[in-house]
Amino acid sequence: MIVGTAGHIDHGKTALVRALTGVDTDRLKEEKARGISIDLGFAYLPAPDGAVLGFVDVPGHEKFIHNMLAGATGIDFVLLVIAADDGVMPQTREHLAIIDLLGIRCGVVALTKIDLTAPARQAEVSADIARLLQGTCLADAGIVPVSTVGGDGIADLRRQLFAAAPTIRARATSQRFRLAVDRSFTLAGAGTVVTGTVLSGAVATGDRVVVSPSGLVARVRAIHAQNRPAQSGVAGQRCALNLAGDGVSKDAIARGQMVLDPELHAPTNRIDATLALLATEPRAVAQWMPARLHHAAADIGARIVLLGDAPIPPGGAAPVQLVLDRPIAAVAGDRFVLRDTTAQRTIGGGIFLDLRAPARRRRTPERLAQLDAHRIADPETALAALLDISPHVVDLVAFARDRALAETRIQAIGERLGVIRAAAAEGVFALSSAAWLRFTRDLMATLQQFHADNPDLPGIGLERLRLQLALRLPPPAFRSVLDGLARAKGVALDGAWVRLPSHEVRLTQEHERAWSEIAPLIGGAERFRPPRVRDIAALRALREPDVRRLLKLLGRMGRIDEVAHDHFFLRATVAEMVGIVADLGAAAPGGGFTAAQFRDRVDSGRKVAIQILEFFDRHGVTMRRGDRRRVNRHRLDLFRRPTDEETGGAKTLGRETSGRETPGRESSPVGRPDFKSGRGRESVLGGFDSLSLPPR
Ligand SMILES: Nc1nc2c(ncn2[C@@H]2O[C@H](COP(=O)(O)OP(=O)(O)OP(=O)(O)O)[C@@H](O)[C@H]2O)c(=O)[nH]1
Ligand SMILES: [Mg+2]
Repeated sequence: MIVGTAGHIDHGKTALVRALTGVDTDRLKEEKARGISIDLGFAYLPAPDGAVLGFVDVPGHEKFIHNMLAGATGIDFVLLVIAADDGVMPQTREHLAIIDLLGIRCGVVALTKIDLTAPARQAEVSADIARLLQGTCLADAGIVPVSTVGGDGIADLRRQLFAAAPTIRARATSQRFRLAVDRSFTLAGAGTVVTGTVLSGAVATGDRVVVSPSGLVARVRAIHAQNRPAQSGVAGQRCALNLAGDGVSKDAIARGQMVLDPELHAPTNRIDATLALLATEPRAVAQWMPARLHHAAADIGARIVLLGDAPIPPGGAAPVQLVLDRPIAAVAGDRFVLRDTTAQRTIGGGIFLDLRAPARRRRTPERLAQLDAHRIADPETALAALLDISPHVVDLVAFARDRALAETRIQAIGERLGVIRAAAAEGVFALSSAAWLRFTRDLMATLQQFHADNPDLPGIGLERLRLQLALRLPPPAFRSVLDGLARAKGVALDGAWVRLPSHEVRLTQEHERAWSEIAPLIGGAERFRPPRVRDIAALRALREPDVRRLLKLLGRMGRIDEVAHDHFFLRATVAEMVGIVADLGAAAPGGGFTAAQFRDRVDSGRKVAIQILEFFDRHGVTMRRGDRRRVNRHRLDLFRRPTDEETGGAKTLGRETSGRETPGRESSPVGRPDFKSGRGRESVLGGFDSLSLPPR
């Protein structure tokens, strides 16, 4: 358990921690000289049951509220210190408001300096305190009168702390590791050491971690947990980590940064959140109001974007978007506090909902419904809610990361919800099985309709199809789903074209007639130097755009190839020329062949011969070095006539070209959770490959 003090300046917080633990946490020269706390102080107290209680002592001075905030994150139990002589003072109220905003529910009030006051005064202050706590998260907290001079009440208070420690709900060790850094220093003989509270998960010696948002990679060389040497540290403990690695130094890491499981490193500067405004605020929060955002041990300038219709009145709460001056490492569900830009007062605070907030269309009904789903703390319920609403698709990698969920946890959730997953380089996209059924039905119906309307087109463009469907998947998810469907033979993909496997392109009668007139022109004796589109149009008295459209169509069907702009060759001629190139290559195994040699064989002009060779270069059939070319044997069958030439075939140029336009689409990205890369693309896709497609 981590105990944190809170309360007005000089009310006896540090004296109380010393009375309880024997440790004077005011160590700075300036603290000694001025008799006040400035920065955070730390102390530890072994409990009779073997546990160790950690103490974070905070300064009460109004100028050092930012330090108080850095210390208050990660405490389980608050020791609200109120001096019996002074009574409730401004920072008593402000610290209490902060504790309330941070959602710290456990605590006790220490009524200090009772040696200086009469019982009547203590009763009076106790009554004030009871009123103060009403409606706050400390409403049920008891009041313990103490004196650090006489020692009254100290043993009782200590006993209460020991009793509370086992009742503190263990923080999620099933989550991934996060530590909020509050100190960074160099230790002689050890090197760089950072300290902080472990917010979630666990860390062990030898672990690789990332300092976020900077991205610095480090290895954990040694650990102190609750002030003792340890092999590991877990959520709810204060830890000191001895870090090693390139660029790791005390100056490279500072208070406000996080040490993370590398999978969690994804800083963000635009966060949708709920904001509750303190009732003591003089004015409503207006659009684009600047503020200081305090999150864990970090503080950053921020702007508030209202997502509701009206300004947020004092005492009110509403969803907002926080636009930060620089990115931070956070997790959805984290608490934050806002203070005014001059750092004089606390404005309010709330909970982060969505770390990947959109800059546009951020207050549509659809978006606000998503925020309602993000508001649900339980990840399984939240995921189910998100899948249930538009756009019905959730990136599981981002979802798990932004909630710091361990791999096994998100796996189990996905399985329990029966989600359909599609893996892409950009993420693992999940749909509910109901949405999947609707999606595939819509997809099949759309393809059928498209083919009926456009019998002469090989298929519908990928992007056009995506935009036409009611359930609009993000492009990478859509591509991944189609790949899976193609493997299951539900659809066929020809490069950027999608079609039903049964669809065959048919030329209209008009096209057939035109083609029967054109074909002899580009075949036959002149096949190595066929006329271009304009010449064909002139020779056959056709409109140039009509000829071009027809030839492009035949190109997509794999019957001809556009070797250069408006210059089409029969696929058979291209295959013949590949044969010639292969011959030339075989005859000159060492140095390759020249364009002139090729021109002599095909008997075309020099310019055309070079265009043909450049076409082969583009498709990898030949490789050019200087004025010579060599042949790539693996590419020689690229232009073989499809066995069924009317179908457009699988080996069209389109497919090859498109394959190269999207390099790395299948490559496994770095930094992905293992549930994708580890289990492999196939097994993830297996989820929907095995589903039957809806009846047509
Ligand atoms: N008589 C008496 N004096 C006390 C008691 N507790 C603290 N003091 C004195 O009050 C003064 C302030 O105590 P601190 O513990 O430094 O107060 P603090 O709340 O830590 O102050 P900041 O950290 O600066 O906010 C010191 O001179 C203490 O000796 C007490 O129970 N009785
Ligand atoms: Mg102090």
